[in-house]
Amino acid sequence: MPPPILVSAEAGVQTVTLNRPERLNAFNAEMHGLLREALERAGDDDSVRAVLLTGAGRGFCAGQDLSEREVRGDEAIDLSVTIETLYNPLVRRMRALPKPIVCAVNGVAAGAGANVALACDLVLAARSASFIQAFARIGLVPDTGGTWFLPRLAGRARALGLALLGDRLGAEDAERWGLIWKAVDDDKLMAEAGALAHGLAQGPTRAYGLIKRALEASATNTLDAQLDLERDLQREVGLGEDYREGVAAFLEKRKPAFKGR
Ligand code: LHQ
Repeated sequence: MPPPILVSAEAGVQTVTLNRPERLNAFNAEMHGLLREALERAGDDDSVRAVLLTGAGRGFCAGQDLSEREVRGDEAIDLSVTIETLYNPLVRRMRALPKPIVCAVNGVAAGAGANVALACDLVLAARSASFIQAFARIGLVPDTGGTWFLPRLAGRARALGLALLGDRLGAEDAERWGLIWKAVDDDKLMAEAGALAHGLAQGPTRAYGLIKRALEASATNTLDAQLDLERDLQREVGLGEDYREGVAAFLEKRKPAFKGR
């Protein structure tokens, strides 16, 4: 069997491909383990300055592999264990990664697969791709951060519509609704997402990490607390090499050569 996650690195971009195309890249435990390792490596390796996440085949990710365990019998299954040990750590790891994650949604993103995409930092989707909060269709509640992401990105009315109805939302509507950054032509998806990731990998990586941290903190901070945080982060990043390089390049009217420090 081919590995359920493919990882490659080039010019500062670590590309991670969900690779169970025959199941629309649905998650099983092995895939979770390898994805965790890939994200840990991306965090630890200074040469990695951006991550590109995508799926192999015609789908992005169909969420939890529903055939991984038998649910037909009488025995009750405690789903919280899977969520606590696999999905929640994944979302936390993605949001805490101090490097940008670009997502190239190449096809359908359903259930936890949709919310893994929404947990990324810049989401591009092929025009033919779609997002489905499939949970209620099988009697579940959105997880993997869905109930947090959806109202913040799209507002309560649209969040409830998506979660209650489980309807398919096309990539162009997802862009219009503010769920994703951009819908792009299918045949241009990987080139555009790759260019975006490679551009970010040439950027001020420390600043990017702190931008992620600041936006994350804004979810619970008051404006007052956020102003204090911005001051502290600006102090930190202003002491770094990239800020000096950025200003020097501006004054010398040239492109900055950021080192990510
Ligand atoms: C699949 C799956 C799949 C297995 C397609 N599993 N095989 C967290 C914690 C614990 C427990 C539960 O859940 C969670 C979080 C979750 O993610 S819950 C939500 C789980 N996901 C879903 O409910 C989505 C299920 N899939 C679908 O509704 C459809 O496959 C979609 C709408 C995504 C795509 O439809 P189609 O384009 O028509 O493709 P298909 O249905 O024909 O799928 C292709 C193959 O992939 C097929 O296998 P087959 O052998 O018949 O070719 C599917 O059985 C398989 N597949 N999703 N999640």
